[in-house]
Amino acid sequence: MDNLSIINSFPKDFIFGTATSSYQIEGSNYGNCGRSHWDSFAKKPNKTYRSQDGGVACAHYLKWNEDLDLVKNCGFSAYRFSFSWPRVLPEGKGLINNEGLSFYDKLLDGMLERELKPFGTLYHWDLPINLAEKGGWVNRDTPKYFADYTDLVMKNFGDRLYSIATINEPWCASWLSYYCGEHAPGLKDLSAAAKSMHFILLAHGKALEVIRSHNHKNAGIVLNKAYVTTKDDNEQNNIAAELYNSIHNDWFDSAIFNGEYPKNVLDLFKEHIPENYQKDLEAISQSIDWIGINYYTRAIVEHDKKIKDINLVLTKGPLKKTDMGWEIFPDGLSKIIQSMIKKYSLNIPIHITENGMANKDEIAKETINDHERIGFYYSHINEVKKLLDKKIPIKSYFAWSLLDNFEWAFGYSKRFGLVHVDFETQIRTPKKSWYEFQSYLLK
Ligand code: IFM
Repeated sequence: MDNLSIINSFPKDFIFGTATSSYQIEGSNYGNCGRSHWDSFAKKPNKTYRSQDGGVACAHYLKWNEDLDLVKNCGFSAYRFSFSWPRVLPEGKGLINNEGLSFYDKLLDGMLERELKPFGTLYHWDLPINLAEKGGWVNRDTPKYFADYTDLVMKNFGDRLYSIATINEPWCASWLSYYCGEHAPGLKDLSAAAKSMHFILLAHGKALEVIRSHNHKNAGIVLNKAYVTTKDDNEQNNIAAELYNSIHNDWFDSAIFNGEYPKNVLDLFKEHIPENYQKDLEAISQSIDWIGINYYTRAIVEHDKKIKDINLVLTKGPLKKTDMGWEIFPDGLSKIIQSMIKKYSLNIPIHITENGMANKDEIAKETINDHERIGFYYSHINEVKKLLDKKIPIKSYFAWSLLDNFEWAFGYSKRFGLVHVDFETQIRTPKKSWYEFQSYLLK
């Protein structure tokens, strides 16, 4: 059936939405926004594609009205977006940028006027530069400042948010950024990685306390999941895959749901883990109202003793790939959710907060026929349907992304949008995938 008619077999109260994030679309040059570590990272040589940054991005700061119309007119009932910490607190703490507050004020009212449920996220990676210069997520003070920022957001916007997520993809904000060096701040340092893996979770815990003090009852965290497999049944490959799975998945799940860290990762981190980390696990494992899952692909792991500290690498699989080089493996979505439920006896609502693909889209006669993307969405939404049929409490599905946008280290070279953006003119052109969603969501 490779079309999206499957949407019509979903329960009436199931939420279909689309997602974006602040740094990827807003344009950090507008509205007296403070600098984040992504602005400075992009300025260093060879960190992002052609040294591109999010200074202008999709100019969403100026075009938010048009963009909300694109969400609404496609038939979605929810919009997932993130607040930019430096936009409201340019120095990370203290001085408030009222222009930033008024931007989110208008954006939220715009969502509510259009009857779009606002799914807010507090942190989608734009760490204020001031705090980054003091160590960022390696500094125990950063979670405290994050709690103060959370308080500001909740005070001003909490009552308009349908749901609030603390951190988007803590694995990316810590391991990928402090160990792999692929994201800001670009470190390749096991000790920094160990600290950031803990402090990003502590920030989640501290923010939750603040959210509860504002009486908000729909709070969660968004985790990016990889379905981890081993290259073959070789014993060393199995051990490597186990370690990779613990770093990518269990570190976060186990801290949040069980209040403990996996032993194999603690062994790897040894003395690098922050002092008294055990005490923080109580805040980290407070109950949440829902869990968000971002899913894109699987990870195939192989032992490799040449790789420092972890002795493993990811290998290329045989399946068809997206423009990111990521294998298309819809089965993985069901597998990871079912395995989380089993391992952690989960019984809270699940939101699929991101899923989508980068594609080499081409405009021909003013239309963009991204049939590959339609196939991708179909195959993953089909997995969600199978899970619902098994009575797994999935409440929503968000397509990543509304717009082509700043894809971090890949700059503007990768297109994930349902809507094409011409980055010279800022003209938006809905792709065939947008029309495909529309034809079933507006039925
Ligand atoms: O663009 C990113 C997003 O910021 C976080 N999740 C994965 C997406 C695609 O790489």
